[in-house]
Amino acid sequence: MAAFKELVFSGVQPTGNLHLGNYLGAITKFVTLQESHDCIYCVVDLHAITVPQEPLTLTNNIREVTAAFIASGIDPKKHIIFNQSQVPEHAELAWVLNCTARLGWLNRMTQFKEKAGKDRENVSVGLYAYPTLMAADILVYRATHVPVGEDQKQHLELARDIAQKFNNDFADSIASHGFGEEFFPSPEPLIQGPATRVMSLRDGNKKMSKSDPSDYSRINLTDDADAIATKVRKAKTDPEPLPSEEKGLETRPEADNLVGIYAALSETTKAAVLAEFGSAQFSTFKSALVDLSVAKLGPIGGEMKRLVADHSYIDSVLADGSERASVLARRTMNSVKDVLGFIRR
Ligand code: AQP
Repeated sequence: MAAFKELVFSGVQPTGNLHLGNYLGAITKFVTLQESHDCIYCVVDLHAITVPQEPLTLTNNIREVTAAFIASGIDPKKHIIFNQSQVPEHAELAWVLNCTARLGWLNRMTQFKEKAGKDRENVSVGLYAYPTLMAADILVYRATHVPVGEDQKQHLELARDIAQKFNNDFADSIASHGFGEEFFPSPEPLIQGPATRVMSLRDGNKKMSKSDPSDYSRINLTDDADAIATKVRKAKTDPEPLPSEEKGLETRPEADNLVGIYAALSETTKAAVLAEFGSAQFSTFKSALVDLSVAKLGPIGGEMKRLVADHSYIDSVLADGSERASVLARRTMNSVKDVLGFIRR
């Protein structure tokens, strides 16, 4: 494989109710990776409109995700934070990749099947084409590493297939333009740790999700200490005390989920949590989880609220990030046009 400079890219949709799953599955990884890599973090507003959005709410949600990135510790000066719609090359490359991806590949995407449900004929074409836009988001920067939650694994695999097919389809043109053997890297998913799929607090078999109608199913990043405490105390559990070994969690999805959340928040493993809380009752464990969650999330939620109110600061971060992202994206898009045989200015 050709050598590509390591670069991290990931995105979060501004669809409201940013939750603990988004935080543990994605945003905490973003924060860690900025110590070792150049990183580009995107508020993917073009993805958000694949389902209906109210314009004023969307604007607020774009600011809220941006605030969450900064409040969690991402440095917008050292790295790039921006919103997708300010860099038109995402949509431009997505069209090219729509012509590379095969219908059969997209037909296999489980997220589309889940989100479209029985009303398939009535969902937007954008919802169906979502994964090719996601591939474009990553490949327009030729990013090599993508931290995401477990639910995005299939889309990442598709992005790799699209990159490889583009490299194969245009191999001769890629070589003749001096780009070597591979134009796009095969982006690697980074899905690690004890909370890659945080589950609903009401149902251990369902993903914690922004769109769940029950607010008790998730901990929102902007929840205050009382709300966090109430939600954790009400979280569904079973009557048994906690096991001492991870194997004992296998048939207990709710217990597994809470232990995973505790492990991720305290930056340890499920085994270590069980070594401490094995044979404890849930009442004891939940009290500790409330304290830990409030200590970790309280300051982030407070800072998010402060930042969100400062529109001019947030908008200036996005403008600055978009300018820097545009330079990189334009470079790739110009090369793509050369490879395809388009005439450009
Ligand atoms: N429950 C989760 N556990 C771990 N990671 C998660 N992510 C989402 N939910 C969980 C990860 O968060 C990042 C941003 O997700 P997104 O906002 O782009 O899209 P999403 O996966 O559609 O978010 P939701 O909350 O699940 O929204 P709805 O309700 O619309 O389906 C991604 O890296 C994702 O993996």
